Amino acid sequence: PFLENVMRHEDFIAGNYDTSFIDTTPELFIFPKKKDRATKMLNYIGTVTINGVPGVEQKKKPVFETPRIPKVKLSEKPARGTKQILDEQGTEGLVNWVKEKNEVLLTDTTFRDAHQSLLATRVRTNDLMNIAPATARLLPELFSMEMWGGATFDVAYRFLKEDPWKRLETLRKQVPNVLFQMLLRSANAVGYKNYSDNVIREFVQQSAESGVDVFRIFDSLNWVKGMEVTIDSVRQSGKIAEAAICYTGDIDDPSRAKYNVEYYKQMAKELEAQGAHILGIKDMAGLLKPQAAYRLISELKATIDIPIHLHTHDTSGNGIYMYTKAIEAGVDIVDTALSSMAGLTSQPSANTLRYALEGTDRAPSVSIDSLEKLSSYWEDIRKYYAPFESGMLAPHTEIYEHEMPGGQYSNLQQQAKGVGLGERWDEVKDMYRRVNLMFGDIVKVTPSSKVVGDMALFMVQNDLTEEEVLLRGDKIDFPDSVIELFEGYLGQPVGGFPEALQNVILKGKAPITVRPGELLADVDFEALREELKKEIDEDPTDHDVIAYALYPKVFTDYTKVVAQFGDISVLDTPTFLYGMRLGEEKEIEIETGKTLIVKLISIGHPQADGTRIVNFELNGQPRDVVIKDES
Ligand code: 3PY
Ligand code: ZN
Repeated sequence: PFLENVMRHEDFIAGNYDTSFIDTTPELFIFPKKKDRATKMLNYIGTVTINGVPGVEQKKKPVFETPRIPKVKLSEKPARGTKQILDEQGTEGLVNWVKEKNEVLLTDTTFRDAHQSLLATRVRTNDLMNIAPATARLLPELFSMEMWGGATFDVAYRFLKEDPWKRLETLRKQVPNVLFQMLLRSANAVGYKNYSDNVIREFVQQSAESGVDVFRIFDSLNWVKGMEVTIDSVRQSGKIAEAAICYTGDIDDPSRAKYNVEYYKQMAKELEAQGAHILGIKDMAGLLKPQAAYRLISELKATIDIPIHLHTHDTSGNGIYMYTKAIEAGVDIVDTALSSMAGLTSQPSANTLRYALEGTDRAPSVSIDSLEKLSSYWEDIRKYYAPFESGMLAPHTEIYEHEMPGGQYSNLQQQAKGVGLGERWDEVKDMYRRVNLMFGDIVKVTPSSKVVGDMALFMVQNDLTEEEVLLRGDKIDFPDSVIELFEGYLGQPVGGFPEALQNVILKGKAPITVRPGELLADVDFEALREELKKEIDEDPTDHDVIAYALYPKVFTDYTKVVAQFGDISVLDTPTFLYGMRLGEEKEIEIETGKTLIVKLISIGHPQADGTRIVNFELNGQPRDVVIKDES
């Protein structure tokens, strides 16, 4: 570009220039950023082939079968679904449609919670994109597809090095007929702390514009006050506010009277009064037992008018039995995952539930043949992500004791290993239970569950008991997350904080009791845009700015990786996670119609400076890249 600019200038060609040429025609010396996407891509493949990616220590790339993508007629539009009902009849129309349905409706969680709970949220857009057109055509009867929110936002930037907004917009184009649903941690958005009210409003607005139709909103302490702004933002956006109650304890256990049926009925009434279109029941750890589900749903149906949507995790193995009882009691919608991505810490299997309800008047109308075909695809895809499996092989009924959310189990296990407590995992789980009681029996779900986990690790690591914490607390440096919880920065728990423990943890500091959002100043998005522009040296999009507001460092780290390697989201997952085998050849479509043909020829021995020369063939031409060996 430099040569093209300068050397084509007529004065330059004619020799009519002197040293002022650069000053009088500076524009000729500004050349576009070097944008050799092929070299960047080879650098990525070389790097991952030699060094792996975090969490994938094995170096040898496994051989995978080609995933079984069900054959559908792509030339035919997918059948009309719930998305058309919402778009044409609005939120009220959709809610009425749900109420009039006799069959139980299904939300498919395969694109979000299932892989968040089984595979540490690592499923990439590429694998979702490849099955989205078939899903739209095979499951048009779904109530919704949960495909965004929760941990998917953070993990996309942090580990997958891809833009979660692009995922949402790409899938939206491919699935025009089924409602898209996201999990929103209310004032914590898709993060782990309370954000300013205007950040929440902006995030909801942009999510709605990019394709989210149903927002499942929960507060990690079941604090309704912490949900008001979020519910209102969603209503303003014209989308569906599914306000959720987090289910904890056991309504049939008199020793857990804090969370009895009356408590849940009261909260349901408050959420309905706040403007919820649907009531969500978020059984994030899978604690709701079958008989309790029957009772809870029956009582809630008699208490509120809006539809009820039930979510659970199948960790105990009781998920299907629990759902059938809830369905008998009249629950409107339940969350399931495709069979090969269901069970254990994930949702109960849609395929299994479909069979369980055969012959009943509430059997869902989804086709079993479709469920099986799509499940085959996921069976193949899941193998790519084997390094992220938790190792749980069978139902864990001990969940009823420790009450750890499905999405937290494998995470906390990794955290425990990270601090050298891998061998003491059983103790950590038991400490998690004890910390919950010490904290006053709180709701445990992101981010409050993370605080309980942090404290459990801290106590096991330091061999602390509850008594010692109270007695010697003034000399203990508690984890930051624990201090913030007790300061009131995640909101207020049911029944308040245990006072003696709060005093010990805060060491004289006064806690807040108002909504944290009332104390947080609005974010100045224009100033933030300028700051980010300086940081990344290009004009940020609105999505970039909101992502930066939520996760400043994660976002700028992501932009650095993109600057170094380009858009690596276009790679197939085996290559993204494991690199290439010697002699392997890949076609990589870096944009529509532009394909690189890459073959890995050889990997050199480490040189004195620790680098290796990796030799590729790129579109038939030899090409070397130099990679630092980190081993
Ligand atoms: C999340 O907040 O990501 C959850 O899935 C909580 O259950
Ligand atoms: Zn969940």
